[in-house]
Amino acid sequence: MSYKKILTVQDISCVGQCSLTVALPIISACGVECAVLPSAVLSTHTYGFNGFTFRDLTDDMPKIKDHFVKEGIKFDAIYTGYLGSAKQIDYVIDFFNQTANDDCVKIVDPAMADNGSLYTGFDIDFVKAMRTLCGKADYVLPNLTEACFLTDTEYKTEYDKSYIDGIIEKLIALGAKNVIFTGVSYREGKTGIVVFENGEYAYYEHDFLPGSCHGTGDIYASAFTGALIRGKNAFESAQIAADYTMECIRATADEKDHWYGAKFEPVLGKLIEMINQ
Ligand code: PXL
Repeated sequence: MSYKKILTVQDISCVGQCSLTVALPIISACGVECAVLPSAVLSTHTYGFNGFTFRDLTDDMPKIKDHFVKEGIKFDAIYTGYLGSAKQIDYVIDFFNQTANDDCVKIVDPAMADNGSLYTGFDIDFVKAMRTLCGKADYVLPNLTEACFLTDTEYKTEYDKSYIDGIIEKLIALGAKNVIFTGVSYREGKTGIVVFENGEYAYYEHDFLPGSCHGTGDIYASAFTGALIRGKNAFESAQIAADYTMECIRATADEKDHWYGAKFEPVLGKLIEMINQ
């Protein structure tokens, strides 16, 4: 196996089981070297906590990039998650342009919204910048809310295949090469992932687990990235990430005090088994 190195760019939420505290252990467990570029440090994530601190690291990003360039450090994949501002998106594009190996895979999780609304702190200017970043990605991994914001589409909770296919077409028109569309549900009790790769659609349907947990988008995107960079194809990676995320939700369900994230740690072994199969 050739040894691959990923750069992931997202915040550190000190507490909350999301972003870097999820991406680093999951990608490492997949057997891939994971370099990190923290975009901000928050005391907690922003969903359900009040009064969190926010240390913006935007100004460090170009300096870190310049050092990487000087050292000749390049990556086989760059995976972005939660980013703090439109300015950070410009800097991420500089990393895409200057620190990518020739066949570097660019994976963008436009982590900015869920359940019909933007997360605290984001506005339409951020959404516009995220459209540009998605246009440079090999894989974008939006949920339905994010996909609607990115494509200026009305958010619906009930829809059919033509609604989803129309959104995918608009994401491709932004420039995204492939789309991994999470949380797409065509029947009650089920949900799934639409994988649109090289112009072909595939769908992985699985049970909808009630009792949703926060942070599962980051778990999903990190496991997808790890599997893809370990050589699984996009559909296999989407499937592994979905099965792993469900294991995490099952491990957390019924835990009223654990509302802020999913217990992904005890089931990392199952992810490793799936990756090695
Ligand atoms: O899980 C996405 C995420 C990442 N980072 C921060 C967040 C969120 C979602 O709320 O607030 C800081």
